[in-house]
Amino acid sequence: MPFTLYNAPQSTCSQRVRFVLHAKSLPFGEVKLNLLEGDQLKPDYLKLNPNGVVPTLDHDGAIVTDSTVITEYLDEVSPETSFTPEHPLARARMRALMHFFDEMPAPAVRVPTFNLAFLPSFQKMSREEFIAMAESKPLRREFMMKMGQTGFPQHEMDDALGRLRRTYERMDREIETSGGPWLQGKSITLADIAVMPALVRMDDLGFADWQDLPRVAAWFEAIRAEPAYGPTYYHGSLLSERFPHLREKASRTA
Ligand SMILES: N[C@@H](CCC(=O)N[C@@H](CS)C(=O)NCC(=O)O)C(=O)O
Repeated sequence: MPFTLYNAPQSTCSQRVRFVLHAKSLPFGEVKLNLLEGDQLKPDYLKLNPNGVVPTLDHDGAIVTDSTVITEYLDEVSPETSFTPEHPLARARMRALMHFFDEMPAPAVRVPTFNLAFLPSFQKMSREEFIAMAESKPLRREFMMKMGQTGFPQHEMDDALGRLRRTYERMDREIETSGGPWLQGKSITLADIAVMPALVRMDDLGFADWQDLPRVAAWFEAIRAEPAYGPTYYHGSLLSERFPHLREKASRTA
């Protein structure tokens, strides 16, 4: 098996890559990291991914990091089932959308995720343990310190939800312009796969704020109906399946 994916079940970035591997029917081995236990910060893993985050792809011993980069890499080395448009302009637009998704929803989704799902674990730590854990993160030190052990304040939650709402509106315009059902028209591309985990996460947390955008609602149903979706989101991949207190929230807001 030439591919090994270092990843975590509930990690949104990992879910992008798992979806592409399954959609391409590429067999892969998995190393599952426990992010709350700090597996991503152990010296052996940092040698593979100095950012101390998942996912990391090992392709026959060659290491590729960063989820959007990995999905493009997989599309290049295994082009039989392609998620990249042929025309250079369409490719450029796909990449621009992927940059937008990395800039807007990907960071925004972390605020409700950390406040609602992970904060209780951080609150069990002493102040010293929390600071040591935050300082050990190459990429997310400042983010963790900003959140602290009391969580992000309401205005940060509101800002994040606003950025997510603008993402759904942008998706709606893209689908309208392309004629849908996907962001760039008739074929699903890496851009659809890049934004998928953000919507799945928000739905899981009980904040599916796109019901008044029927094109986005149809897009969401379409991506969930893709054959690669089920194996990507195996049981335990949703936060509500791992943290029981979230199930109560999701049912309250449904
Ligand atoms: N830009 C990176 C971001 C990766 C990332 O933030 N991964 C998160 C999970 S989705 C992580 O590993 N977090 C571990 C931590 O914060 O310590 C990518 O897309 O691969």
